[in-house]
Amino acid sequence: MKKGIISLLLAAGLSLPVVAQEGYQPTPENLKARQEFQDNKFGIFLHYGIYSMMADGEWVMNNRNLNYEEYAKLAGGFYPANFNAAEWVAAFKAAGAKYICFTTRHHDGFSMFNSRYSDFNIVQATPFKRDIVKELVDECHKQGINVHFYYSLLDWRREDYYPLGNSGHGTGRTEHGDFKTYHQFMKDQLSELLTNYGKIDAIWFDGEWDQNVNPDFDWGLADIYSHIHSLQPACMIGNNHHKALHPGEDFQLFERDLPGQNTAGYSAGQTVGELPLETCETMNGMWGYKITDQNYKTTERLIHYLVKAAGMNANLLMNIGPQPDGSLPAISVERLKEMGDWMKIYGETIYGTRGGLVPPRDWGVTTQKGNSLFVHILNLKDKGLFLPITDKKIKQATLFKNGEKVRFQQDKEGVLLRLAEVPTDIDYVVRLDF
Ligand code: FHN
Repeated sequence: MKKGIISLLLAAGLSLPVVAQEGYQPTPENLKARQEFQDNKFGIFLHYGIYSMMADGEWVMNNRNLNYEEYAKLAGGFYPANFNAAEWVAAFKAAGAKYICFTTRHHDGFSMFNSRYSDFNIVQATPFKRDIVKELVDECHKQGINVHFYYSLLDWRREDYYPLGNSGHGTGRTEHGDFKTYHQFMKDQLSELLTNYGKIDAIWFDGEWDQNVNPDFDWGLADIYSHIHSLQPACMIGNNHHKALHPGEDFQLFERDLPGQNTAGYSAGQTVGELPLETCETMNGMWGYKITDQNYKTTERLIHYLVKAAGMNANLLMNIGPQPDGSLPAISVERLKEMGDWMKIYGETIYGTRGGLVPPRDWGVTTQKGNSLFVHILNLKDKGLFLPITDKKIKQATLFKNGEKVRFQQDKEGVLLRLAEVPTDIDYVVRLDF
C-alpha cells in the first residue's frame, strides 16, 4: 500500500528541498567506522514493537486506521516473556552477521527504550518494564557485534508531527501542531540513545518520504545530523529516503533492491553514490511479524542476495520480525544457522572484500581483496566462463572450497576459465590470484 504511494510520488518527481549537514567533514574515527562497516558486509535488521502483537506487520496502525489512544492499549499487554537478548545475539553471530539494526522507535511512535521524553515507552507503558534496547546493546557489546539504531522520522501519534504527510491520517490525532517541538523531541531522544547505551555505530533514519507531499517541508536534518556527530563522532548516519545522499550522511541505503536496481519501486530517484552502501531485504515478505506470512526465502536465495550485494560493493541488512512473545521465528533461526554454515566456509570471500573488477553479470559477481579476485558463480549452465580481465596477469586459479587448480587461458581480451564441471553449488567460487 505504502509502496504504491511512494512510487507515485517518485514518479511525479516530487521531492523535498532537504537541507542537511552542508560542509560536513567526517572525523577520522568516522572514516574508520565506514571502513569497518564495509568490511562487515552482513547485518540483521529487527522490526520489533508493540505492533508485533497484532501479527500483521509494522504498518498495522496506519493500514487499519487504528485510533492512537486505542492502539496505545496494546502496550498494557506487551510482555514478551521469551525475549532473551543473549539468545538473539548468539543466533545472529552464528549466522555470520557482524551488526544489528534495531527499531528503537517505528512510525507508531512507541519507544522500545526508556525515555524521559515520552512515557509511551517499553519501561513505563508495559508490564514488561525492561529496556529491551539496553539488554540488546549490552549483549551485542559483550558478544562483539556492532549496533545500529533504526529511528523513525515520521510519527502516527504525535500532534506535533505536523503537517501530516502521506500516512497516518486515520489514527485520530488532532491535525495541528508545532513541528519545532517534534524536532526537539527527536533530538532529545537521540541524545538518550547516544548517551545511555555506550558506543552506537549508526543511526538509521526512515520516513523522510512521508513528507514528499509537502514540497516546502524542512526536516531540520542539518541540526539533527550535526547533533549526532557531536555526540558520537564515529557514529554513522544513514537515511532511507530513497534518494541520492544528503550531506552529513555516512552511508547510502537501498530498500529491497541492490544498488542500481529498481524492481521494488523505491529507488527511482536514487543514484548510487560514493559512500558505503547497504541494502535491506526481508527474510519473508514483511518487516514486522505477520502471522500469515510464512513465505520465507530459501537459504540459497538469501545467500545469493548477500553475495550479489557484496559483488555490488554493498552490505546486506537482512530483516527478521520477532514474535509477540519475544522469540525469533523458528524458520528464521534455521535460515540464520544455514547461512552461518555457509559463511564459515566462504566468509573469506565476503568479509573485508569490495566489489570486484569484473562487473556483475547474470552468471554472478566478483569480490576482491588484496591480490585475490573471488569469482562467485551463481548461475552458469556451462563449463566455461569468460571474464573480461585485461589489465591484470593471473598467476593461478583455484576452486575456493578445496584449493584444486582450475584451468584457464588468458589473452589480451580476457580470461577463459575452464571448469571441471558445470557448477551446481549454491555459490561456486573460483579464486584468481594476481
Ligand atoms: O515504512 C518503513 C517500513 O515499515 C520498514 O521499516 C522499511 C524498512 O526499510 N522502511 C520503510 C519503508 O520504506
